[in-house]
Amino acid sequence: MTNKNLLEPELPWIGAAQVTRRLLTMGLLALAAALLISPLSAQAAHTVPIVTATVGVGSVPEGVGVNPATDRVYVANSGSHSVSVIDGATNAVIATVPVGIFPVGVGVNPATDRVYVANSDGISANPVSDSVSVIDGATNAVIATVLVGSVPEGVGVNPATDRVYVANAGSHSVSVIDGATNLVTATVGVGISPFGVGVNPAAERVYVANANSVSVSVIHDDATDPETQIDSGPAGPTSDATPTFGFSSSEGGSTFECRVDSGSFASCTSPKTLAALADGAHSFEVRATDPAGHTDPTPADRSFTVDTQAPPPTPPPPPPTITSGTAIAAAVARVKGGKVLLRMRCRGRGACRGAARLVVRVKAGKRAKRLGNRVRNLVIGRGRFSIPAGETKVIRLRLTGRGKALLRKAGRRGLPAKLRGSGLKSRTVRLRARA
Ligand SMILES: [Ca+2]
Ligand SMILES: [Ca+2]
Repeated sequence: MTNKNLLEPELPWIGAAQVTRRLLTMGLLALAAALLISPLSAQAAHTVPIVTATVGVGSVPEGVGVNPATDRVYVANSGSHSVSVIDGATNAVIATVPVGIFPVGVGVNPATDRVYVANSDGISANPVSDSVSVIDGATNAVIATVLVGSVPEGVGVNPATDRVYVANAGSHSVSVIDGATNLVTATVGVGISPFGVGVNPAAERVYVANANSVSVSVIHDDATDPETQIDSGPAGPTSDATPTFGFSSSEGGSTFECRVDSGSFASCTSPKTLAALADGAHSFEVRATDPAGHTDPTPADRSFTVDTQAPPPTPPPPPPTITSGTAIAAAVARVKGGKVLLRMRCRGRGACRGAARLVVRVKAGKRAKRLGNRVRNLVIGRGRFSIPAGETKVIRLRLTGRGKALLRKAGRRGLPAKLRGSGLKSRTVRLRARA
């Protein structure tokens, strides 16, 4: 019952029902334990690092560098003034590269497969003392020896910028080596007796531990150009002869230079309002310079056209669309009680409204004849109409006295008259009186 006491030492349960509950609880606890312990025990196997091999190298090995890209390991043997190259896959030493005196720090650039070994001698008069041996990882040969400060110890590499940082413990400085040329491009003073070097490639920052000044020096080694961006201002046509542009840089603390129409770049700040410009096409360019002095080689630019002339008057609103139809009359109309009953159909997109008149051509009287008019148009009836769209309606036109007389004369044949007017289609209509 030791287990029970361990699990539930303080539960004062008694009775059969409670024993059943207790057994059930224990079962659940066991299940939970099985679920919990199995992954934990599996994890536990990985949380304990194990030495899987011990590889013999040179005398007094101190610094270690790894190239993950090639799975090679570089060990600086300060006592035997060499670097042991280990194949990470087999743990076999595949090469021993002689370097300078007392090599300690090792830095690797996986991007270029170069290994940098700081030879910390500081005592001997050997020409390769106080230097960095550059090993080509492909051939395991020292391809360059770069003289640095006194007693170089730690080495850091920024693969992104191909720069190498060497802490010179004896001269309290950091030597910056350009990986492309193997030349020292800068020497930065730091604290007393710098040893360890750490690099943040993306931030272009280098951290140097100063052994005897209880501090870390943070170096910002800016190797990249800023990128300039125009954030506001006109593009295309503008009526503003003094436009204002807002702009920014990808790097904080940048300064700016602006120019207009391919003139000279001059210092400016955002927002920049331009001096009055003539009407026409113009350009605005701006370039940023970061705190390290790098100027954006590709200035940001905007093209725009100034037009200060009064804008054209806004066009009047279009007149409301009148949708009206056209009335079409039947060919025969009935005459009754001095009126013409004319059946008309309205076609089109709107109602048909207008005035109609009936016209006949008659021979002119004697007086008109003298003037040369042999015939003339005589209006014999007229009236107005209004027909809803798409409908047919009988329209009454009032006949004139002359019209009635002509109809009587025409008799059963009926009188042909021309229907004319507004809102209707002209046509000939035969007017017939009821028999
Ligand atoms: Ca920069
Ligand atoms: Ca740019």
